Amino acid sequence: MKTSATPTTFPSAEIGREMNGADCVVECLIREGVDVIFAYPGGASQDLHQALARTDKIRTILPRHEQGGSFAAEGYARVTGKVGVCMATSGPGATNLVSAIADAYMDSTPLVAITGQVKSKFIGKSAFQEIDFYGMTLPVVKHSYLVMNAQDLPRIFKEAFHIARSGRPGPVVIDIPKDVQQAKITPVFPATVEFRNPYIGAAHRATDEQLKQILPLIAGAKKPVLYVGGGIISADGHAELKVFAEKTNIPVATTLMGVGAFPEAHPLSMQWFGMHGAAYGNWAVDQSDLLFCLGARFDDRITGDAGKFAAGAKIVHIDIDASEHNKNKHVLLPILSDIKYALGRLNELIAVHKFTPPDTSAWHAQIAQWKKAEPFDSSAGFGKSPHILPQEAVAALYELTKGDAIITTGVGQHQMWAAQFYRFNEPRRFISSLGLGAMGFGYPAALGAKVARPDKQVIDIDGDGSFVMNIQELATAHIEKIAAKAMILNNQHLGMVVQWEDRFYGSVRGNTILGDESNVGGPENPTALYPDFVKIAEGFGVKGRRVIKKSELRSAIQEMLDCDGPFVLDVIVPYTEHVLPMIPAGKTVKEMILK
Ligand SMILES: Cc1ncc(C[n+]2csc(CCOP(=O)(O)OP(=O)(O)O)c2C)c(N)n1
Ligand SMILES: [Mg+2]
Repeated sequence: MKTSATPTTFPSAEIGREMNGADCVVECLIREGVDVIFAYPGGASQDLHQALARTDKIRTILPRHEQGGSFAAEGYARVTGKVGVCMATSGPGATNLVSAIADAYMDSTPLVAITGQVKSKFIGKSAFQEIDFYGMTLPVVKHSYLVMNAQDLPRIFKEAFHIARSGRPGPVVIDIPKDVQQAKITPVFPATVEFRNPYIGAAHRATDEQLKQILPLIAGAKKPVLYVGGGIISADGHAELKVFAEKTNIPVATTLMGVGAFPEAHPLSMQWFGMHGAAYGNWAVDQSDLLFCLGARFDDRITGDAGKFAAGAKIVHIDIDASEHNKNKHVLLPILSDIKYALGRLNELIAVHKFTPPDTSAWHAQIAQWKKAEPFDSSAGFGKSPHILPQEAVAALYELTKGDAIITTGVGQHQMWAAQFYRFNEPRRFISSLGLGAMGFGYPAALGAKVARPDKQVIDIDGDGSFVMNIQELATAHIEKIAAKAMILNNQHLGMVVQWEDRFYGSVRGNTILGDESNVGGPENPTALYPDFVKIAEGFGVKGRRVIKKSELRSAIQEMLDCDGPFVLDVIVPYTEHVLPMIPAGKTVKEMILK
């Protein structure tokens, strides 16, 4: 397609040389600081790959499945805070991106997903590999574009990256027909973006009037709690949070998205709360008289029965997304603000007004007593089992890595144990699919994380069910030399579903056994273990080891850590363990199962 449109004029812009649309896309990516893209080619995105082949400024990583590539882009984004970029061809390539786009939407991850589209003259004609990807992804994107004029590419890419990373981050889809990629243009690169909708570009900041209402609330509270979500991490507000918590002497409970936003080793930390979170965190939130919800969204896995959640508390909710205010829970004081700014300004107001927190020693004593009575990660039971317990494997990994690894996970029991038994003192260290809960996230996310942080140990603590869902990414790890490790807590079952079967469905197994149902493998029946993950890894050229004996657990983990390439450690554990504590879905803290 030859575009006749004259270049758009911008207040401050740079006119490029003549190039085709695909080269223009690559130029836009370079200008946005993109250094890696996870991209799988096809007819409708081939020109884009040809353009990528013409640059040495961007590393193009070929995943073995578009879902793997897009989860990897998310892993990269979650670890760096930068926008992750993935790309796929039209039709089946694009549909394979949907899970990651939905995941990025649910977990507020900055992601730009580029898709090739059939030639524009075929759009709407049910052409080969034509899918209305713009329409299909509408409910799970922050924004999306179908580019019909190559001249629009620079503006669209500038906007897309801005939207993906600003405010509450999220996914943006850019669908580019093949003829737009091939069109010859003289691009005009805008230096900045302007949105006709002022809300999009606005930097929301709490006013002093709003913030000044907070200090008297703290002064009057006897049982205050900070409920901290992933918004603190997105906003890079963890340093301000620490100062605020210490200056006000308020205990902190995070969500799973917020893990690492506040150091878990800090005396004020109550780790994370919710369905499988610390009992004391749940009790404290339940009993609180003042609850600060910071960058979180009253998810049902946090609240249980929202009507009875923190029923006696005055609630302050600071969030960058106005649509979260009063959505799941009515609050006393909703404040629309960048959370880093709000906390920083609150800290200044505290200093200016020489604010001293009230005496809440009775509350702190109560929490200390709860912590003693019901420790979160009690290791007391490990010795009792002749077999390696899954919790024990995570605790050993924590010890042997000195708490310094980046951990990704699949979805299931292992995910909860990873969060319970590994301690996180820094943000962007616990990377997991939380809102969507997408099995198969762990290993590709670890690849993306390791590409971003080659200096760190990156370990996917995975389930045997979840790992299989993107097992083909072992090939990507081997070929691209990405030393991401997987430690599989192999219980031969879809353990989390089994747990619900045991608790709520009379232990009837409804397709939750992953091997031969008549000969179930496990530590007591090792010959029936299925599949053989070590052999599969070897087939992909990746080292692996299976460990069954408790006495060999630590040396096996050490071997994995010492390996300078990718590694699969298959840890055989019994399937009989349950993740506790547990607040059954839709119930309250009073119904929490502890034993
Ligand atoms: C893509 C996808 N399909 C189904 C589920 C439902 N689901 C949640 S946890 C789980 C079991 C996961 O098994 P595994 O990965 O072995 O972990 P485990 O619970 O055994 O540790 C299932 C099937 C899901 N979360 N994601
Ligand atoms: Mg399992």
